[in-house]
Amino acid sequence: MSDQIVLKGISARGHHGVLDFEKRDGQVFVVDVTMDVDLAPAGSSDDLADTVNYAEVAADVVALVEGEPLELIEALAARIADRVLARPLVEAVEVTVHKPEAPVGVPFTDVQVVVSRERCTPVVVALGSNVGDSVDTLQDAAVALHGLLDVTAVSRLVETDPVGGPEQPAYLNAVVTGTTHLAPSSLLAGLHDIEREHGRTREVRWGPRTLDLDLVQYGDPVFDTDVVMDSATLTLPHPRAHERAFVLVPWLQADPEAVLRVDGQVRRVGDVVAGLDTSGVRPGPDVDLLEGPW
Ligand code: PH2
Ligand code: MG
Ligand code: MG
Repeated sequence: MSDQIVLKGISARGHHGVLDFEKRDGQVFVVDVTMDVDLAPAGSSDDLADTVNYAEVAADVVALVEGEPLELIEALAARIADRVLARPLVEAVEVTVHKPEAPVGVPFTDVQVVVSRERCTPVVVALGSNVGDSVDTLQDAAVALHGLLDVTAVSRLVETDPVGGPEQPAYLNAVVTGTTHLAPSSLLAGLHDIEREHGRTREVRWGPRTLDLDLVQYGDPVFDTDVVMDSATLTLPHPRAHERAFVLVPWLQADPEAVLRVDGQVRRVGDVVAGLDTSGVRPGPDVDLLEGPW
């Protein structure tokens, strides 16, 4: 993905600097922001909601330039980068802060600092399969997930009674946790690609499938950085994860400290599992989905 939104030459007065007169009198700062954003959704929908509103970004930049005085333009650039990355669709950002009136002591035209930051968001992916050689498929899928995530933990396999849908064979389920630099929509697109590579078709809702990869959680509810959204293509956190033992049991096994947002409240996955009927979840085949360490 190489789509970008580039915003150049945002200019505002601020009071950043090491010297007293800089703090007192202020001066002009000029900021350039380059954001990596998947523009395909907005390119086809023509809807502002599917992209990053550069006017909002510009307003954030001005607020930070005009806000709390800092000693260093490095610190200003880093704060701007963090603020821009807080927008869920931004995958990476480069921020340049220019200080053309800096007290340099010799004639000069401009001084700049450039910082680059990449998103690094914890995510939880649930895997399921009940058609074909499910062990093989889930092992392949776990390997393919390395293209989308830095994998932190992989659960054991569980064999689970099907929940919902038509009569169908038992599933093998597992959960992979990790961190990603991808925005939610890009990660979802990557998960769908892996599903397709394994012959997944979407016919019957909750029907049998060669491979199902569900994005359960994006971000960290403990720090209130988890994305909560309900669009036509993606609902976060996964709307049914909290009632599905076939997701929560392997998730807890992969991450005993896991937490999940349920109806707005942050709950320990262990506590949620304790309130569920887990009789349909059994240990699955004793294979490692992935040999660690990663
Ligand atoms: N997935 C479904 C519907 N029902 N049941 C089990 N046991 N495991 C699944 O992964 C599963 C299901 C829809 O994604
Ligand atoms: Mg599913
Ligand atoms: Mg799915």
